[in-house]
Amino acid sequence: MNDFKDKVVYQIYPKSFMDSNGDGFGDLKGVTAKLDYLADLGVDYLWLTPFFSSPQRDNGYDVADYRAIDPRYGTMEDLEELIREADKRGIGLMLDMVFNHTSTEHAWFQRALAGEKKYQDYYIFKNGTPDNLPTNWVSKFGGPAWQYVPQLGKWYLHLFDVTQADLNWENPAVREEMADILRFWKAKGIKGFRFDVVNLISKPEVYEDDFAGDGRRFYTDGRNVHKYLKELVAAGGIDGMVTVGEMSSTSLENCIGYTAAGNHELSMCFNFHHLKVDYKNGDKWALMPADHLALKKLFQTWQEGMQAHDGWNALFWCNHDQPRAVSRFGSDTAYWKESAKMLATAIHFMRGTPYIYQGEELGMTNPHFTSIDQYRDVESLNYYNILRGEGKSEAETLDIIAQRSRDNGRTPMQWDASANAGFTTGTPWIGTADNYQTINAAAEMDDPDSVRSFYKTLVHLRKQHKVISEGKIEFLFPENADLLAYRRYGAPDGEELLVLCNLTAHEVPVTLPEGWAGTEKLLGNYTEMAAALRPYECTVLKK
Ligand code: TEU
Repeated sequence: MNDFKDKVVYQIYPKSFMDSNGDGFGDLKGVTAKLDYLADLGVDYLWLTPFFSSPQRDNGYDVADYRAIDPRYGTMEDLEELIREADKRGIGLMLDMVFNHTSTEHAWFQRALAGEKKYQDYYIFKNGTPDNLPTNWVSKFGGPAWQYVPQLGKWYLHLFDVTQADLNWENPAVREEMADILRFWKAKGIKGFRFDVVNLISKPEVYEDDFAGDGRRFYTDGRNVHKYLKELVAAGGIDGMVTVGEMSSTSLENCIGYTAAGNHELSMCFNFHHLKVDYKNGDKWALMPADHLALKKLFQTWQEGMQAHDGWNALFWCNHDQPRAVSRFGSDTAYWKESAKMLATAIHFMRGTPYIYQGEELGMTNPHFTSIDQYRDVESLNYYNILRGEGKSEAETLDIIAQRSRDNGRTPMQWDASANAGFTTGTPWIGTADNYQTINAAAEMDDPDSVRSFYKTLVHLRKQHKVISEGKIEFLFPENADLLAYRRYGAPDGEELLVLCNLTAHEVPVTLPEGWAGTEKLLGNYTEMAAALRPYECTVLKK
């Protein structure tokens, strides 16, 4: 199970990656057309977010048929071609398994609605009356987590959108369905899987009101989750494949359990604690500048904690649910290039497997939308109404959404300076960021100083220096809020690295730890040396 440690995963949101047929909507043929670009970057796996049959209420995270390709994305032949062509380039595909819930358009839910007891047991239905919710739990997308079905006299649970009904994992038939879906895709030549919010699958025995929170403490890392994961991995025949679980509001202890070698659960997991350091009082919709000390502490706790117990982290800043890291933790104006490179360095040298989200390697920024009409995401649209309903002004609401919307990460991939950034010849389903004329793949490909060239170097360094993939990690200067610093050591060849990242736009003085003065510089984002770290400077020293 060691073969994912020196690998790099590239995440593709197919809807926004490349449109091959001019309908404004990215597709599988578009991904195939860009494989040479991805092979050149040097990545090992592509994680594709869901392209299965779906009403697209949550852009494919509402699956109506786990074995069918949504025609908007192409056909099964297109996928088979993508698998073959990727394989020729030494790239494996990872599919996104949304097993916590299905679309309410899934045949199972439809049969449940039609009164079939068997399929009602696939979901979480509770008898009741329309005025009496089973619990006061809140949906992750806003509003109550229950929906009433008058013709059944029952409520069903939806932790996400009302069209995403939670599955009942207590039912062995559901668990067997899920394992069978994995076997189906494995037989097609899929090399790995990402599991959507998989730590939410095990619900409590008793459903009760949460008077201290939104209900998550009752179902997060639930009582049977480790048992169900082990069973899924064994029955699905995927032990030894590369797998990553998306863990919502999880704990270090549970993530050790999910990923420790020998547990036969997952290769690694995503946790989101480091991406909440700019949430005021933990509220995503309350703005606050990033707390660098909290960020550093979280990295240290998770890195050293996973190391101590043989767990494994997925390393990431960006995905399709997050604003662009350069706009959020760096600078998308004066120090755009410096901060994009520094942020990449900060995580690529940590202990774990790095994920690059499409366009991150170009330094893509938030689009800075100014009108609610520009947004598409169900969560953003819901929260626009919620925030306005709370009495916030239009301007304040739009400012919050512009900084926090998931659509920030979903604008079209910036391929070149032509119309729509070269993403489509038609009308894109969502607008592009205005800066695509300067920030784009064509402009960056042959520029040795570009953000993309820097990412390419990072991917290659991981293959050349065992200390990056196998070494130990130790954090330095924990009290210094401005400076993220750590040492990698303990590789078989004795090589050591010192990583220094200035998280701020001002100069940060640094005294090198003993034994590091005069060592070789492996990588950095400023050419000449200086006494202090300049704005967003990163330096990696080697001995
Ligand atoms: O996301 C899970 C999730 O809870 C968050 O990332 C969510 O977007 C955020 O907390 C809201 O503030 C996964 C998928 O990545 C996301 O795209 C889906 O919408 C969600 O599950 C439901 O399937």
